[in-house]
Amino acid sequence: MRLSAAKALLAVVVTVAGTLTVLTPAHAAPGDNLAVDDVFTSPRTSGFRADRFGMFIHFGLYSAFRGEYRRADGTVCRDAEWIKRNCAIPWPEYEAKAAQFNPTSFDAKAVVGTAKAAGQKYVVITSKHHDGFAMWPTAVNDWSITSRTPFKRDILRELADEARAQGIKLGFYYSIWDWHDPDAQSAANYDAYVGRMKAQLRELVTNYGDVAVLWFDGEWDGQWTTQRGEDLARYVRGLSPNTVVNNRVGHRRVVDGDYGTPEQEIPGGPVDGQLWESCMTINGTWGFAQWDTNFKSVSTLTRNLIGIAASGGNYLLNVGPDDKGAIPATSAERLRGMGSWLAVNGPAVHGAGVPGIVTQPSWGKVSRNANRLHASVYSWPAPNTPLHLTATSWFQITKATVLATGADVPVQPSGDGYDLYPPGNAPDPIASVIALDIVPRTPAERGTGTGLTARFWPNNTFTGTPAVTRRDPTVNYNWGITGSPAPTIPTDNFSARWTGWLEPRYTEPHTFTTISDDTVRLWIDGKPVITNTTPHGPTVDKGTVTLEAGRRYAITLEHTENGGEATMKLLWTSPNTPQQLIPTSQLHP
Ligand code: H79
Repeated sequence: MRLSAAKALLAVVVTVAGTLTVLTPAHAAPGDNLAVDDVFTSPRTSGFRADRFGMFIHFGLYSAFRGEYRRADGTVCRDAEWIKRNCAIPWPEYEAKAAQFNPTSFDAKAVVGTAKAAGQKYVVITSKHHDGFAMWPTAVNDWSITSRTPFKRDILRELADEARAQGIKLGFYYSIWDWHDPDAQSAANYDAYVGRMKAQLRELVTNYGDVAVLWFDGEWDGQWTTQRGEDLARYVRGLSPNTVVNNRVGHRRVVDGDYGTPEQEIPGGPVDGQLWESCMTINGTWGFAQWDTNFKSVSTLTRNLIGIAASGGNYLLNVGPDDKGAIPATSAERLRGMGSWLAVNGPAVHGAGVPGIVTQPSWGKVSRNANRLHASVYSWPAPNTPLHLTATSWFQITKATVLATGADVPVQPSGDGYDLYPPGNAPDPIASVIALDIVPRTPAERGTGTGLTARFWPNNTFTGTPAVTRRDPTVNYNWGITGSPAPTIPTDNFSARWTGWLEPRYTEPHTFTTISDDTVRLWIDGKPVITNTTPHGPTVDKGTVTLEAGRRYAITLEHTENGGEATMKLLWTSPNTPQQLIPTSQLHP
């Protein structure tokens, strides 16, 4: 959607000393696709999907203020990582603070050790927050920890080395919004700033070993156009193909980046069409604030994590090291508490996801990892009072034990599912986990499909002979503004139709999900399942059909693109099928 003059910028070239230099090597052309894989199943994201729990670290020059700024008139203004802006600290004063920033207690070994003991599998640290201050010796400018402070050490190097040594993944937060770079304040000069941003990102992804995650923020800057977001996404993908990138590289839409970023909130259930990670503070602030003692309890934090994992998300839990670089003692204590719970009950979280075959009960949360369910019980019942599990698909339970004690849990079929009779008292007041070995429905053999027949027209009305006819193994396209289905298809005003046969592996309801821009129609077995023909920006649509394993169903998917961005993806899920692109094996031309 949205026609954009930005297409005219497709080839941005400048003359440097008489030679033509392409400013942004990642610029797309007709035929280019931003969607390189299926984030729900690809090896690139498999670590991210299994990890479930990471440590966010907000540490920067703002930490030196300890959350307070004393004005000339003696009044005090409180804030945290936004203190420069929210307390209107003049730049000379904010910059002068750097001369006193000497966080000698920063101990990467201890930080990574704390994360590991907490059961966290990755750390994401602020390399540069909105104040623009780089926590590494960037060559791009002198607004950095090594140029301006007596401390001089490269925080990112220390953390990267230690993370590698202790076997934990590393990610960098990077703010697009920048209050300090003069060109970032100006529409006319913004591209010069983007050039420096790209140079800094190149440093980050090339100088510190593998970067598992790039966590963009501050994309609400008015200069951050859709075209710039697409461009940056292609740029970092080109430099670091295996890095998982959050959706704030664009505009936090379902088509932006690799995953969604709910902030200070937890979605009520599985999220359609994207991976996701809830980021949250452990108290009330991201950066260190000495006055913020509003710490969440270990129970709240742990149940947050359990619920997030059971909804298929990740939990990125923040700590804010103090002005000396130390993680506040209460934060460390809360993390140790979570780690103690995970040391016993980790399988309910790590590698686990949406249960699918049961609905979430009122007494806790259930997650699934292959043929194991983990029921995290918040309200342990009185003796001989059952916990009921409602099944959405047939399965048997062959064994049920309490993880903490090894005690057997009697199970009886009951109504629409099973009753569990946990013995004795709750072994853990936070959550007691019952591990259930299950035998689910046997799927039909994996199909031998090769994909669908795809036809593309250079008009948005399916008129005339298709310009391109080919086999598409999956329907997984994000052409953005500057890409299109094929070099011979224009980036605007085209239409596409995929036809063939769909071969489900389970007899159960299947929910089809499309992500489309501008219009979409899906038929299964000749019946309309999804119809959204009002031209729209990136949109998720769903429709559910009960299918029989092993049968082949006619499938037709139609898509039109009028202008601006273009996207078309086709996913499915069922009680026994985690959300994913419809795989090639189950599609026949
Ligand atoms: O880094 C942490 C926060 O500093 C940052 N994101 C987390 C991870 C963050 N803080 N606030 N926000 C994100 C949301 C900010 C929204 C607003 Fe605005 C910015 C409200 C007012 C200024 C955007 C720009 C809406 C109006 C102007």
